[in-house]
Order: sequence, then structure tokens, then C-alpha cells
Amino acid sequence: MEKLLSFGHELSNDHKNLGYLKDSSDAINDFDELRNRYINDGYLYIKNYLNKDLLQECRGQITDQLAQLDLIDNNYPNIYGAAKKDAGYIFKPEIISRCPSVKKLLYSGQLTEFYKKFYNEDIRHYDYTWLRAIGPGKGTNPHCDLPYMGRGTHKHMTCWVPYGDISYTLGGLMVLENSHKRMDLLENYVYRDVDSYCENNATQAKNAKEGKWTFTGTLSQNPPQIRNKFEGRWLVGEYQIGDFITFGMFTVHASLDNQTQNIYRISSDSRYQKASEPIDPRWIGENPTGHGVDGKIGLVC
Ligand SMILES: O=C(O)CCC(=O)C(=O)O
Ligand SMILES: [Fe+2]
Repeated sequence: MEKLLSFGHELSNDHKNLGYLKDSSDAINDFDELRNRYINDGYLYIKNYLNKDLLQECRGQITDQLAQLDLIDNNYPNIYGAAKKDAGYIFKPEIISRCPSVKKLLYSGQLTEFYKKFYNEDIRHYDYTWLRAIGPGKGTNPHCDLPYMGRGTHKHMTCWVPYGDISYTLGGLMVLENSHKRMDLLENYVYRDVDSYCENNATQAKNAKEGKWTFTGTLSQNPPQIRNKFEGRWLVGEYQIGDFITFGMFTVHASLDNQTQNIYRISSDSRYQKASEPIDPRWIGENPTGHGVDGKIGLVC
């Protein structure tokens, strides 16, 4: 295996430090088993589940939109996903409104069926979809999702979908083994809301009014160091088109760096929950507030 990098740090490939994500596609028709695995592992990695033709259509629409924004190297066909020089980490949720196939893939059919069966009742999804095209360089640093979306239920799940094959070199999502069981290490981090600020702190209040964050939600900038603290292994995988991985709000995750010369790693993350449970208002509606000014909450602290 080539050298794995995450947030600029090399991951040791010692078997105590690094492992593989467990494929649960063998249990796709046994939701009791999937629920047990989810409780134990904090994630479910389902290979070869989603419709590949639809995914290719999605990739076409996403890369066309990236090209419209002048983010694609036009020496290559758009679908190739060639990044322009120094493209960096591109986060473009707004293009989803012009990618009907992505909405179809994420919010109807196979995926919604999956969550309906998993939760065993009616489900709801966030109206906001996170879309990332990560150029060569650093991926995402270790974090849990709850600090970004904890104002409703805490039992919702993230679904991470790659739009193309993702090798170790291109850099996919990784999970910190058993991190969801380490409330001793998470409790002072995970319940902090990235959009809250101290009203009586002038700098924080000013930042909030400008839509800036006081707390970024990052758990660590150093994946090997946080692994040493939590003691589980970083679990990695090479993704093929058709795979997805889903995990809960307390599971620490990050991604591998993109070590290619010029190819984007393209993926989305979307969220699902029981329809009967409260939903975080920042992420619903026609034009969700998200982390913008209207989502900020001032606290006396
Ligand atoms: O795609 C990534 O690098 C990060 C994804 C992520 O943090 C998530 O799906 O919650
Ligand atoms: Fe995340």
C-alpha cells in the first residue's frame, strides 16, 4: 500500500494503527443484523449497492457544473474531473440545485428505502446537501458531525457517497474505530454547537454577526495523534462507484488526502432521520440557513 496521508500527516500502517472498513453488504437484507453492526461499529459500509448508471449521470452533472464555475481543467473532458492548478478543497453545495440526478439518487429510491428499513419507520432527510470536490492536497480533519447539526435529534445519520471510484491515492472517508463509544473523550467536544457564541464576549459576538465561527467543530488537526488518544485504528477503504458509507453523529471521521496530480475527489454527504423526531432547523426548507448569520445562537457564558 502506498503511503497514506491525512491532513498532511502520514498514517502508520502498523496493524494497531490502521485497519480496513468492514463491508456490510452481505447483510443488506437483514436489518436486525445491520442495526447491531451499527451499534457496535458506529458505521455501515455498504459496497456495490447504488445504481451505477445513475451515479455516472450524477458525476456528469456535477462536473458540468464545476466546469461552469471554471473549476475544471478544460484540457480534459468534464467527466474526468480534472482539477485546475491549485484548485484546493472545493465545497459547492449550491450546485446541487442544478444536478437533478443527485437529488434523485440521494432522496428517492434505493437510499431512502435503506433508511426507512433501517429506522423501521418513516424517514426525513435534510434539504441541504454537502457537496465536495477535493483537489490535490489536504482532505478533511477529524471531527464528529453533531457540532454542525445537533439542534434536533441526535440519532440521525450521515450518508457519504462517492461519485466515481476512490483509491487510497484519491483519498476517501475514514472512520476512527470505536470512537463513538468514547464518550469519556467526546463529551466536552461533541455537544458544542459551532453556531453558538458567547453574547458577552465582544469578539465572539462580532464574529457571529458576520456569520463567522468561533468554534470550527474540528476535533484535531492531527489524525495520528487523535488515534493515539482514542486507541482505535483509522479504518480506511478504497471505494468503487455504487458504494456508500453511513455513520452516526458520535463517530469520529476524517478523510485521506488527495495525492493525485490533478483529479478531484468528488463526494456528497446527506443526512437522514426518523420523521417522528425533531429536526435541526438550520438544514431544512427551500433555502436553509445553515451556518449563516440567522443560524447563530448567543449564549450568556
Ligand atoms: O468528504 C469528506 O472529506 C468529509 C465528509 C464528512 O465529514 C461527512 O460526510 O460528514
Ligand atoms: Fe463529517
